[in-house]
Amino acid sequence: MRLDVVTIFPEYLEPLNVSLVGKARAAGTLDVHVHDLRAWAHDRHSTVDDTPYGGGPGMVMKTGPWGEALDQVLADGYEAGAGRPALVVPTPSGRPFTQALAVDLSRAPWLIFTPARYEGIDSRVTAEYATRLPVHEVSIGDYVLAGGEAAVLVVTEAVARLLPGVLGNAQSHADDSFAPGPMADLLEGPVYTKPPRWRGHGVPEVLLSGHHGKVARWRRDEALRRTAALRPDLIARADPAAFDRRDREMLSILGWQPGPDGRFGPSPDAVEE
Ligand code: JEK
Repeated sequence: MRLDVVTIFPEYLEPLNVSLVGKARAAGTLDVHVHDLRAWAHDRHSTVDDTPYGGGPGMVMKTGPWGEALDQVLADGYEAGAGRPALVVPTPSGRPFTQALAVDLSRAPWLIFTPARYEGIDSRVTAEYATRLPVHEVSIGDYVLAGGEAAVLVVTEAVARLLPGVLGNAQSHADDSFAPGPMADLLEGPVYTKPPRWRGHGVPEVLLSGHHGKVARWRRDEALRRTAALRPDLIARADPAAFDRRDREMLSILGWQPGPDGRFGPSPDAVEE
């Protein structure tokens, strides 16, 4: 997969040389190109921003440098035979970035990221490239960052670990997006490793029991408990067919019951824990 990133802070993308993404790069699975947008700003001050039409606070990134940069990046990538590009535009007003989109993007041969600063990029830039390529305007969460670079790191890490050969351990995928099973829709419960006792804290007996069936049930119960407490929205939106008899018992204990449509909601008199 080829990745291009156009930014006014190329050094912000240094973490792409580290860890999983860095290894994927070294192994040739990822071919990363980071570009300084100011290379396409031609005035004495390398200006990339201007005041917003209609007034208001802050500055907006200009069409000119972005258009020239993206034209050049596209020409270079096509020249190198990179395949069909998709543009990924981090923005606080984007579609929520999800694991499903990460899986989708991991199947593309070439991603071009446009992390902005200031109040974002003049909208005509995405409008223009959307006539030629798939454009994904994404937000990594409901908080306001100072720019899109951190979002590029987040999206890249989520995508890179899905690339064939990157994790090394095929099973590592089985827990999340690739598995049709339970962990796709629930938070995971707690995990433990040696030693069996640490500063007075033990490990739940069942995990030391060697009883695989009981371990699986315990993990499932903990996943339900944690999800009900921290992400009740995931329980409420889950397909009720995903809950077996034991799940339903656990959910009942946790104060959840099926409604008229079969989906689970909090029991009317449930006490929050
Ligand atoms: C890209 C510039 C900073 C800050 C205006 C927006 C409502 C008005 C732009 N999950 C995410 N949060 N933030 C970003 C993100 C932020 C960015 C850019 C991504 C480029 N900024 C900025 C404020 C505003 N406000 C919120 C009130 C616009 C992001 C992602 N992905």
